[in-house]
Amino acid sequence: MIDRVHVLVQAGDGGNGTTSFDNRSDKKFVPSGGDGGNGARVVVRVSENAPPLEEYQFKQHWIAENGANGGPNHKRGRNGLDLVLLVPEGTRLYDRGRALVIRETMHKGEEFVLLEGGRGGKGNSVGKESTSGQKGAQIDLEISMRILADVFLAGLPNSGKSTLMNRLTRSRIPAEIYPFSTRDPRFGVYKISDYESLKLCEMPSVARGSSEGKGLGNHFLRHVESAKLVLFMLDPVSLFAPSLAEGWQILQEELAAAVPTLEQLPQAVLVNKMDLGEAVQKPGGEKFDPGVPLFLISAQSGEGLGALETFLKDFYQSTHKTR
Ligand SMILES: Nc1nc2c(ncn2[C@@H]2O[C@H](COP(=O)(O)OP(=O)(O)OP(=O)(O)O)[C@@H](O)[C@H]2O)c(=O)[nH]1
Ligand SMILES: [Mg+2]
Repeated sequence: MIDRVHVLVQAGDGGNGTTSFDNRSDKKFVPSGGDGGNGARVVVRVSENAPPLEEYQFKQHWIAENGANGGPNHKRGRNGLDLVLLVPEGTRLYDRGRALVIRETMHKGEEFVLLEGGRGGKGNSVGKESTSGQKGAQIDLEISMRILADVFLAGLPNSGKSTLMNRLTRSRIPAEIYPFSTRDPRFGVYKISDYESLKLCEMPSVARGSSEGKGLGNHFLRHVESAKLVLFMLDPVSLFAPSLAEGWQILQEELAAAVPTLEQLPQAVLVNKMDLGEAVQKPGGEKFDPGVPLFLISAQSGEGLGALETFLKDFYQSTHKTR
């Protein structure tokens, strides 16, 4: 999944004004050059039909139509047709040349003119020569996408996130015996009723050093910022942390490095693989108390999922109060 692309976007050039003369019957030459048409504008529109960002990367130059040149007999050149860039909801636009944020988060139905086209030139007239069309403006644009979800599931590698996603939602994310199998954020919808649901997102695994680019170099982590709830997943047989407490600490540190607002987000901890019968605290370890709601579950056997689901439903109700 690509969540950020760089493209060069250019508005159309204005068409040139034309120089021509009417050769009248009284032998006088009268200027009659037509004006050039305006270059096309570049418009950005949020749409459900927006292509995935990858498509913007295949074609790195997006150039809007030029205005046509003017013709003789005062014929005005045609205007260029707007170039409309369709983007998904949550898109951020950044002007790389000027280091300027153009739009932070675009919302449903939003549309605006990113670049005006070049104005067409003037045809010749009495005492005036024709002029050329203006060049269309150009911008070095970064299009990035915010991943929006209600609940983000972040956890140590191989802790069982995909297995849980598949159980709670109708997704079929490959759950593998090896770690780091989920490389892109994966989505699922947890249905509470016919018209109530939570959008879940599994993040690629987090391990020590993720925020510094190690492992999956998890640049996706910053998206957790849009969460209404963060679920952290650990398991007592992890090869990535010697104890639950340390696993919890790794997750907190790595996520906090990527998400400055983490502390303000509601959180809960899931300790998975309880079917293996391992003690929640490893021999010699202290009792594990993360200080946020804790659920002991088995995504595989279904053990403990009732309490988790009740929690999710209550969470939904508390954040979607009617009236
Ligand atoms: N015993 C047991 N095994 C589990 C449980 N949940 C998941 N597993 C196994 O743990 C392995 C990893 O499961 P995944 O669901 O792929 O874990 P993940 O956290 O998505 O892993 P990555 O995305 O690859 O890092 C698989 O072999 C699962 O079958 C569980 O509750 N109990
Ligand atoms: Mg996974």
